[in-house]
Amino acid sequence: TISDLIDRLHREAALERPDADTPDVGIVMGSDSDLETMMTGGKRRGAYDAFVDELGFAEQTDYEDAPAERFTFETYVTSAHRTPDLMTAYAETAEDRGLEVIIAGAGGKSADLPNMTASIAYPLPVIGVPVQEKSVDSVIGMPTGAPMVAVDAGKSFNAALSAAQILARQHEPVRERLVDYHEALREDVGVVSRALHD
Ligand code: RP5
Repeated sequence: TISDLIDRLHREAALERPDADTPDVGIVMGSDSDLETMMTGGKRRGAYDAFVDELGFAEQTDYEDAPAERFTFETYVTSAHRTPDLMTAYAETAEDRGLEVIIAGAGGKSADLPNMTASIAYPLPVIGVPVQEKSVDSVIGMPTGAPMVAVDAGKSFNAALSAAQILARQHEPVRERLVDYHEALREDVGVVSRALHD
């Protein structure tokens, strides 16, 4: 139940765990209908593809059982409107649970989850993803003094890269993977460009 999940988050926040064993990035979204955009991104590729395929992160599904890979993300559905208590518990325990950055996605015209998560999790950085085009204004519309960074509609792939950029300030291996990814991207552009001129 939702109450069990909330209790679990608070229990995990109270545990003393080495940084290497806790998830580094939390991905939250307002509905399971956001899952595809947030994780595999439909045509474009999503946060899951960026983390797993490009940056060598693993998904951590059990807080107390860290995968072999050092850098991990976890995924939760925490609706601002249907489960505001779970959204609040997730955001207020995030720092104590060892997260370094949150990616938050929501759709619809009142896409409040990223904004509310950013306000409650402050000063932890939150990257907002408008799941649909019509959610862009809602997600980027934060009042002065309540910051949140955001990517364009549906660009959860970029949100993952931005989250990794934040981690890279403290974790050299993540920095190196980002540099390698960018180099590969340059090569791809070069291949396409050469093909056009051959
Ligand atoms: C938002 O409303 C969710 O983030 C989702 O994108 C949208 C519609 O949700 P469902 O009705 O498909 O669950 O809060």
